Amino acid sequence: MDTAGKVIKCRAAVAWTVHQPLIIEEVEVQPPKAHEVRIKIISSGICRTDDHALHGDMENMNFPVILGHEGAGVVESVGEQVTDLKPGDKVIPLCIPQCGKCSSCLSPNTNCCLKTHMHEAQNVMPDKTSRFSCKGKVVYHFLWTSTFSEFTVVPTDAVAKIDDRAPLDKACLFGCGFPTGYGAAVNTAKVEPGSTCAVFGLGTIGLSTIIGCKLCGASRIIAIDINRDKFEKAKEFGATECINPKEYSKPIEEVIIEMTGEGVHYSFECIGRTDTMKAALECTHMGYGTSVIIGGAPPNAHITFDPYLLFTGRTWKGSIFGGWKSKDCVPRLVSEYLSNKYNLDGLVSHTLPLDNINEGFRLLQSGKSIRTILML
Ligand code: PAD
Ligand code: ZN
Ligand code: ZN
Repeated sequence: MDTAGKVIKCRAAVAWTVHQPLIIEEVEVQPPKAHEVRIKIISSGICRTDDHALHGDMENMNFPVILGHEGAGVVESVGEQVTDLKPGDKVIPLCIPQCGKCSSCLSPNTNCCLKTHMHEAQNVMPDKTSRFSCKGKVVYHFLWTSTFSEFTVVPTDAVAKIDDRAPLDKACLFGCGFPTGYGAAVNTAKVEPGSTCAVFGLGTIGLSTIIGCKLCGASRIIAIDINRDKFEKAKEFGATECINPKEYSKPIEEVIIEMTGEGVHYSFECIGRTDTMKAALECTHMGYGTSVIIGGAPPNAHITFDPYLLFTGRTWKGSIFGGWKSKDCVPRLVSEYLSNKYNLDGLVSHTLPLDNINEGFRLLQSGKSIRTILML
């Protein structure tokens, strides 16, 4: 059946309003316009960022919306002037685009393209209209990806073509979770062999950060979480010690400084809380420690801290999508995965059909899952 150029009716999880469970609806998906492609989504992970968005903890949100930003699929059709993608290509939609033209894309020092949602809202396509509708109402896009739909439309600046051999049931991990944590260690912190690391928060992001620290040759990787159930996985991926802040009477940064003598070389905040961001900075070595913020803080959150923490030589950085220039680097990461550089099986704790998406969100909220992958 040739669907190119036609409106497709398919199933999608629609978030009609904030805080409410998602509803599986039949939606209409318009054909892609110029510089856009329509993708048949095969799998999509549920990331904490989707949960933040559902609960209004994200800037630039419009409802109703189709969430989801960690997907993998196949190009169904392409709009005019699309030259680098064709129907049948295996692809990953990119929640951080790479337009290749803006000042960030032209700089070797950042991957934060000026077309990302922090700079310009991505609730609609670049022509300011939506490709989704349901029951006569406009439904908005999310991060230009909207992967909780059997079909989605994405601007080509936000699509990476991956190896034909990639397994599409797992490749969705390359849309957010794995590159984000792994790149924070490899690109942003540039962890050195023999160094000590502290990783705060052991979800997909924290575990992927541990994978990066280990591959860089860190000698000690201290994993921190208030949920003990996360420790076994953290050790499997390379944590050398696991600690629970609830089991100590003193602040966790003091515990880490005592464990290491002078603090760690590198720390990573993979939770999204300002108190743990501060603790992560404070537990690093006063002269050469580097702390990386990966967790997304709530909108309008602020931190106060003693400027002497930086005065003595510490570095405080942030990392979005692991510092990877997305369109260029995601295909490379997938190829490395296919050559067995990383084993990511442990990141996937549950696989569910799209119909059970609300159960997937509940598993995340209750701390019982790492990644739940939805099969569409
Ligand atoms: P997750 O919820 O699966 O993992 C967070 C972990 O932190 C859980 O294991 C919690 O038990 C643990 N935790 C919660 N509170 C505390 C605390 N006070 N002290 C210690 N541990 C605690 O989330 P995730 O791994 O999917 O995402 C983590 C963060 O990263 C989240 O804020 C998300 O929005 C952000 C993110 N950032 C980017 C980026 O590009 N920078 C990309 C994707 C996700
Ligand atoms: Zn994410
Ligand atoms: Zn750009």
